[in-house]
Amino acid sequence: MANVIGQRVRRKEDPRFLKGEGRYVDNMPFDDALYLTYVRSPIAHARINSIDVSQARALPNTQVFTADDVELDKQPLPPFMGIDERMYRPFVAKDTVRFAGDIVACILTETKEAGEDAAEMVFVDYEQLPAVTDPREAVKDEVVLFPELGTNVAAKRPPEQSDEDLFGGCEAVVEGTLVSQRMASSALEPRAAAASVDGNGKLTAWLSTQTPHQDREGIAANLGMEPQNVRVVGPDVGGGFGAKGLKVEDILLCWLARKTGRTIRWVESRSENMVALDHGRAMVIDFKIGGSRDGKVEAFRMDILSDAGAYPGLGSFLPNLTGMMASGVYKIPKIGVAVTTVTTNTTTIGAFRGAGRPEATQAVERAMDMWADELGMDPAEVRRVNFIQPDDFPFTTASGATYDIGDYEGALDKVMQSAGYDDLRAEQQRRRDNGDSKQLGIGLSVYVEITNGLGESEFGAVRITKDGEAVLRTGSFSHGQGHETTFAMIVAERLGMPVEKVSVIKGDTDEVARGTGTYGSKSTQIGGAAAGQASEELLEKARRLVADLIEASPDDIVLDAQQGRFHVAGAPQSGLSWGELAARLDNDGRLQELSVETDFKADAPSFPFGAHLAVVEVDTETGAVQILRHVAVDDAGTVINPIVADGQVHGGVATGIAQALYEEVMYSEDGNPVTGSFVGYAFPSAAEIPSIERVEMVTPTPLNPLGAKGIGESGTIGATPAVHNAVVDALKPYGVKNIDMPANGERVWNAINGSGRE
Ligand code: MCN
Repeated sequence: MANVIGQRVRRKEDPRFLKGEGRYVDNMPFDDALYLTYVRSPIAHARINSIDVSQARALPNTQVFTADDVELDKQPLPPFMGIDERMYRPFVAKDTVRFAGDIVACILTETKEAGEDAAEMVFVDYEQLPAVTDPREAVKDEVVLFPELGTNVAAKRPPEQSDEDLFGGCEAVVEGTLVSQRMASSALEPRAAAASVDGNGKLTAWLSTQTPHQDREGIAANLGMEPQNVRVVGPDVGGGFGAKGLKVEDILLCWLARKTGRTIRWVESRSENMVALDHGRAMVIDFKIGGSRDGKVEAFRMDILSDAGAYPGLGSFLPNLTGMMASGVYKIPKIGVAVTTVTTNTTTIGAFRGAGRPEATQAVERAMDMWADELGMDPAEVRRVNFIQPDDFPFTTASGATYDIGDYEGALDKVMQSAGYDDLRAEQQRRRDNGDSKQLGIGLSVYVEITNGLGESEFGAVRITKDGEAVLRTGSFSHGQGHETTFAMIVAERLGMPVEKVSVIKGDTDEVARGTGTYGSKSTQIGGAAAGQASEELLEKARRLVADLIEASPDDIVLDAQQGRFHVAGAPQSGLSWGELAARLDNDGRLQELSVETDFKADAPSFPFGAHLAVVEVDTETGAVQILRHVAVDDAGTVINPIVADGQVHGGVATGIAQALYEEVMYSEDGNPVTGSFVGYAFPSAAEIPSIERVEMVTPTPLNPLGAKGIGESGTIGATPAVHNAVVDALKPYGVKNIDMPANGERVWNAINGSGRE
């Protein structure tokens, strides 16, 4: 079929999900599997004096493994993170636990319930140690998690320029702090894993993951196996939001499957997920912005203090992305970034939707509003004075990113026009003048983010079946994003087939030769591009084969993309459809000739951008904040499927709003999780999220033939600062200059009442 790209094609996978026919790890039928239960420390920081598992072991059909029994050492990290290996996480804690959730024992039982009962019979003699949960405390090194290192600092990047170098000539300078609070990824499906070993010693692991091929490598490396002896299958996955991927729980499970020769399965409860799966964000950013009084910003500085949690992992790398994106959408001549990453007695920090980039946007967009306030300018005007202009691209910022293409002022214009900015400001003024108890806040954010940040390549293979249908194998992985539809659309358009005739295989390392999986909103621009490239190469092959079969010159063969039929140009009567071509080749035992494998490599990352405008109403008597409108321009270049893109933005904006107003993972002073379930964690429901107004903007990237950039995280990145700025804006008459996120009712009420006016 021609012109499929850009059509609002309904998601092919949805009927399966809606009818409860999704196949998740937890509903896979494994006969005779043992259930794995992890016994976790309830204490944030303690020495383990002893573990008594004798009563648990005495239970029928119960096996118990402690650190002494598990023949795995520590999980090494990629060397680029530069973490001292003494900080690596042990699979099972032996002498010390460093967060409430650290694994102290693994239990195998015939039923899940028996595992939970046995866990109660594991007696650990903990000698409690002082805990530190706030990175601002941890950096003082008064309570140290790894005494042999003498410091909690896991990574440090000192400032490159002095304050004098940066702000020396500035007429005005404003300082502030942005706390990007700790968030839980909260996918609908918590983690789940199963593994078994066949008669030849080959291990198969079924994982609720985002990265099956990378997981295969990780399992093989940790278990000392050859990757070809490991198969990872990622079945349907109910969301990951950046946090899912190979973790200690999965590796332990695989080790236990090999050790016992039995199929082992594990599924996390929500409360286990809340304490055991990596959290995201957790940065404190002190910023300074300076320039001339006409609004022009000349220098910007960010001192990032990032919380790595108990065992530094990917979270220690993410501040580098934050630093790289410090310039935002602005042409700032001088930028300074310093990073300090510290360990705390909390759950490890990893990726969460946006992973390092939202924090940069949150800081620079808050800084821009404070800068506008200092100069008495409108927040939109001050942004206009500083935008990188459309003819500046490709543009390299002072913080070291090279943006491919953009029109930031265009995005701001669109969002302001669509929202009716002037009318909103007039209404705001009216309420202020009247001393209305419900004040209006208008918040802007203009953002740029980075997708396919590591500039990776991706695998794609297309083959034609004997019925003339197409099968795409992709190294990308879809854990909710809808690749079964969008990738099929890319293939269908090129091959002139209906979308229903293209099926997509992903996530099984025995079925798909290689792959990198999905994170950093990179799938469409590399995995989708690989699918397109493979389809085009296949089309060329098909044209030559048709030419051969109907005795014509390959140069004369054209594809009628509406009909899915090849014929000689100008002579449609003689030709072959995909079905006829496939049947002819199949008859001759040559069907495999209708297949192509390829890899697509982008030259560089792409930089989606956009502008968001939030309108909030703050009840000044109660502090309650309600979002009245959220208008979003998110430019992802060429959009493959607008329904899917809308869904991505809606979900993304909801996550962004959640950070601005509701969610925060919290610990008591001694490190007890106080938001260990959805009872305490303020995960918003649909009732709190407004109807999101999307405004179209399309600036294709030159970096791939599709012209597509990522959209999976854009909504999150754009939304948070718009909503955050809106709440502060509403409180301007009360002299409030800042309010930390989540700007919930309690914080707003305190801010209003602390200002001395009611
Ligand atoms: N798309 C499109 N046109 C574009 C770009 C994307 O139609 N120009 C479509 C894609 O084909 C795909 C979806 O939008 O179906 C998202 O594509 P893309 O931006 O390429 O991102 P990825 O597929 O790589 O998804 C990853 C991204 C990330 S990093 C997180 S976190 C995230 C997200 O997507 N987690 C999600 N969206 C999620 N959506 C769901 N339902 N669940 C998650 O866990």
